[in-house]
Amino acid sequence: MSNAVCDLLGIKYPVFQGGMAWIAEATLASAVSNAGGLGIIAAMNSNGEQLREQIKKAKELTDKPFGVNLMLMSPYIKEAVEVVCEEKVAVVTTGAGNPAPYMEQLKAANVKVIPVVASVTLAKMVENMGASAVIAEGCESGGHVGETTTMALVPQVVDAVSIPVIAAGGIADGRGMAAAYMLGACAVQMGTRFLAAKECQVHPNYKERVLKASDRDTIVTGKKLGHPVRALKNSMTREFAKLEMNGASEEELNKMGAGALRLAAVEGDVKKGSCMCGQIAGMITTIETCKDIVEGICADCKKVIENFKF
Ligand code: TUI
Repeated sequence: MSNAVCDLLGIKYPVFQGGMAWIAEATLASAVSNAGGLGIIAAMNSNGEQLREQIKKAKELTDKPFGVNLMLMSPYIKEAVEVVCEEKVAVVTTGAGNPAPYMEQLKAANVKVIPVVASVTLAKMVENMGASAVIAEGCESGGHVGETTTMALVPQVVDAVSIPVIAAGGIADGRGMAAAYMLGACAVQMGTRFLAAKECQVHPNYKERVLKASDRDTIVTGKKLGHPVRALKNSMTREFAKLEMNGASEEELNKMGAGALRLAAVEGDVKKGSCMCGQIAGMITTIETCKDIVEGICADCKKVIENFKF
């Protein structure tokens, strides 16, 4: 299944693991990389030294390439960029903003940059800044979301840029991967599917909620704050949505959102915390190893395409 993205990164399968904040750490990332995909450590929750520790741990656990996701709204973003350059991480993905301020520094350190974009405009901008590829993420995804669906976003980004496009948002099996190929993407990124991986260290309560979710169990809140977030419906998100609708102040909303992801992912409080998760969670019902997930999705994708009849 090797292609332009595999050649660019030296990976066997064109499958990225999403850089999920508070969740994607060295154990998960190295398991995905060992399986032949691209494992990604989320820098979001760590300061420089904590991130360096995770990178060093991943280097011990795998000799395959892995990446780091830089959440551009992170208070530690500058430290994270420095550490990634010093540790000579092969590839960085960026999210929740425009990576322009860090492009030169990363490229000078030979770090490939693959930004996550939610629009054609940003896709074109990052291509002009020297991005190696781009991840077009539709609003079916979990966490911070844009406004356009994967189905509409991916082909428009593919038409607008000449660098490889990786599709994300709402993809969790071979059918989704085949669909992404049909839209012109040459790889996929999955977050929610890897949330349910055996090697994923997220709190078991969170994993359980993902496995039990059905198709309509997620909600987007935080539009008023300028950073809409998709998470599983629970008492926190319902209360948040109600406050938002009733014109609560930004201060009040920010107070409610602060620390909510950590509360769910680390402490396991899935009622008061934020279980960020994509719409595809309804389809995920079993815990599997990263190896089975990566190999399974590629084999199924091949079958779907080979067996297709008009
Ligand atoms: O970044 C993500 N997903 C995330 S980040 C995150 S941590 C967080 N926690 C609480 C509140 C907010 C964030 C949880 N999930 N995905 C990548 C992504 N990036 N999706 C959408 C975008 C995006 C959106 C707008 C990228 C750029 C953009 O516009 C930037 C610009 O200036 O044009």
